[in-house]
Amino acid sequence: MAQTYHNFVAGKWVPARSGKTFESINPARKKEVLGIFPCSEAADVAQAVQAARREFRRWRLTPAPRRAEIMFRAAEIMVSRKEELAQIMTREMGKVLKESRGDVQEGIDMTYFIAGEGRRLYGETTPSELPDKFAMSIRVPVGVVAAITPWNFPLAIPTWKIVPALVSGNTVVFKPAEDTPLVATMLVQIFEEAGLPGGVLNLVHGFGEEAGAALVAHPGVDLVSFTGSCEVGQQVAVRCAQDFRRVSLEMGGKNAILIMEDADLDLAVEGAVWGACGTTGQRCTAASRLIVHKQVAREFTERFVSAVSRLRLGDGMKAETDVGPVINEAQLKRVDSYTQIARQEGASILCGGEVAVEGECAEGFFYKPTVFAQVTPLMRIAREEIFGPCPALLPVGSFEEALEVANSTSYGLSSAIYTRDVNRAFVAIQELAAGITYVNASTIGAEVHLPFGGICHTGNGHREGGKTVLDIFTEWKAVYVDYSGKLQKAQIDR
Ligand code: UN1
Repeated sequence: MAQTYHNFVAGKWVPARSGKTFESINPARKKEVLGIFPCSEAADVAQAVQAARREFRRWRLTPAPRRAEIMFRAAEIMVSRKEELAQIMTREMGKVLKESRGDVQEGIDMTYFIAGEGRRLYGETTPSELPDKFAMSIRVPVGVVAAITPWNFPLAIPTWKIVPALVSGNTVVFKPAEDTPLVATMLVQIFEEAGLPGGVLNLVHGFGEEAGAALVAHPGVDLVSFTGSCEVGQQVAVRCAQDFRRVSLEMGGKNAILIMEDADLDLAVEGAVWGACGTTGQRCTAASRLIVHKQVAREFTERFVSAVSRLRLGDGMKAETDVGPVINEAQLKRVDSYTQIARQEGASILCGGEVAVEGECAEGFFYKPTVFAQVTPLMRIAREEIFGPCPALLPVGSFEEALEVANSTSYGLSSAIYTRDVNRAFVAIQELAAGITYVNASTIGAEVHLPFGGICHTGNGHREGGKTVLDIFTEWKAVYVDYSGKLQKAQIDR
């Protein structure tokens, strides 16, 4: 019998009021239940928000270096539990163990990096235009933050939000994806063990339609930080706009790699396979479009398809597995539906294109890595995010056309170019409409100390990661101290 887990509200582990629960299952072995979790509703959410509100007063007055010390301790605990966290992660969401270790490492890196901000959180001082007057800007916390996170990076992405929110002096209600509640629980346990006071970080499990919607609508929440689909992101933005609450959104991608005729093809093939099929294509940074110059299209396609066909599908816990399952049955159907769409649109399918049912694959949600060819920019498979291991190959006749095709979707997260021409590389950096551009590297693998996010339908102008993340979780306050002892009028006294 699987263990039962609870919400974490005001420093106590509690079940949902309704007593309703849901299971977290292993997508590679659907019979394996990892745990039973509370199915929270509005009343549970309200309690968590209340706890966070109450604690905000005290937490925001705790010196930032002290807040950050707790984060450093949490990072240390993550280091000591890295392997355990990674194994649970692979069992809970399917990606191969090496990648789960990377996810945990990204969480550790982010936690250390942002903990360092506890002794910075720099503002600015600047001269006043008036004599005997001091001017500066300081960061202040926003208040109660709702952190709503996806299942594909179940440890890293929560740290992107929770750690900067807390170091900046906010309190948090965390609603993790319903597919990865166990990793989320372990993360919250780590913060508890690190000494975070009760109520500063609250955890509410459940589904988006109930727990998520109630959290976004709660007037006690000052800021919603959301990573997930465009459809839900839009609902979150509209809801927050109704009462002018802050919202930071990180949504989809349809990321392109440009493979030019002068590219190192060995490197490009390797990068394309990793970008398209790593994490089973379930990264918002995944390379889902390969825009290839016609001069090398045949050779690239042959080598790419041969490499993709050799990928071993299976349980991510096994050392020999290259590609794990997709997250759940709904996603398996969705990925498969795009193969049907590709057929209807007249694309050709060079490998894969079906649910894998051979051997152990029958026990989980496995889709064969699929390559769509003869894809044109207007096809749905070239525009819509699939979130599966199914890249589309788009042939182009020139570098200029490659840029145009790359920029022709509504998203703008990551992008990449393989070329040996330094001038082209810089033109690509200048012209690719995306928040991230890689040169001679794939679209995935962003590092925590650089800004992460995108333009157009990918986000709403914020950047997680880097020091830019602080602009999400703090308000700027301008401060003037007039020590002249008289009334001085800006713009008028001169
Ligand atoms: C995501 O898929 O939402 O850049 C995040 C990368 C990872 C993060 C991906 N560091 O691929």
